[in-house]
Amino acid sequence: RALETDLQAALTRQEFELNFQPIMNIASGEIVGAEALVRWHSPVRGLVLPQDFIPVAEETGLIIPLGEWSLVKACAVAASWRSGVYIAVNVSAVQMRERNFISTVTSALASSGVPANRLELEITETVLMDESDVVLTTLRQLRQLGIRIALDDFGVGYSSLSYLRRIPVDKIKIDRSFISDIDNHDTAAIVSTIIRLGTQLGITVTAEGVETTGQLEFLRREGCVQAQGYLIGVPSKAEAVCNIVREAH
Ligand code: G
Ligand code: G
Ligand code: MN
Ligand code: NA
Repeated sequence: RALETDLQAALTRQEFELNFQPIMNIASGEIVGAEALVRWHSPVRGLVLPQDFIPVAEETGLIIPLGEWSLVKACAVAASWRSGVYIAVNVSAVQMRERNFISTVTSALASSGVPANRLELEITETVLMDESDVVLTTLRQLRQLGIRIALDDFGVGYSSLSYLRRIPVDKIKIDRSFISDIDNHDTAAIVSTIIRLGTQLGITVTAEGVETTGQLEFLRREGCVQAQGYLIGVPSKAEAVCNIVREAH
């Protein structure tokens, strides 16, 4: 059977689930937010990870209803967290180009009662490869509403620096491939330079894929603002993250 056929049915059968991975402020040790990560529990395929179905969802246009579901669900979950904890949602280029995207986002916020400043949208370079003004205009409007924009997988693309010049972003998330290789002298130099770059531009820097206390200590010394990764917390069900964000005063 084609993945596409199953994917279509999966939406109506509610086979998708959101997991949440906590994000920590390095200086205070406090959990300040969580990233929503979609999972597909297929009765025939078992657990399917985003890398295996998001591309198909993008090609078929299914990413539009799936993305809307993610936004609504993520905001509903965030509404139960203590105020101040934000939710980060990944957004694909296809969604960003869709004409109703802004109203999809504002409806998700309105129906959950979550304020715009508690929502962060993570975009990758593929969103920005679209040279048209549509995406730029959308990004500006989102930011005017108070929603933050994070540049995901920073450093592994083709022109991360050129995008930083053109695109209004609030945050960069250093790709986890840099963090896992931080014992390498050259990689460490690149990471500290990205942190300094973010600081000078007034952009929050988050390190992804933090797995060891050694990596965290390096990032703390270098002044990195946020950390995310298995050391801080694995992606887990909404209830589990709820406990974490409630405990952290
Ligand atoms: O969760 P990992 O668990 O495998 O996620 C891998 C990637 O899948 C993430 O980096 C992210 O870019 C993408 N992803 C996860 N959830 C979503 C989602 O709800 N929407 C989109 N567009 N991408 C997602
Ligand atoms: O948005 P994006 O590409 O960044 O999604 C994060 C992905 O990275 C998810 O697939 C998540 O499961 C994975 N991930 C999160 N923390 C870690 C980590 O510490 N180590 C590794 N190897 N993967 C991680
Ligand atoms: Mn992400
Ligand atoms: Na990433």
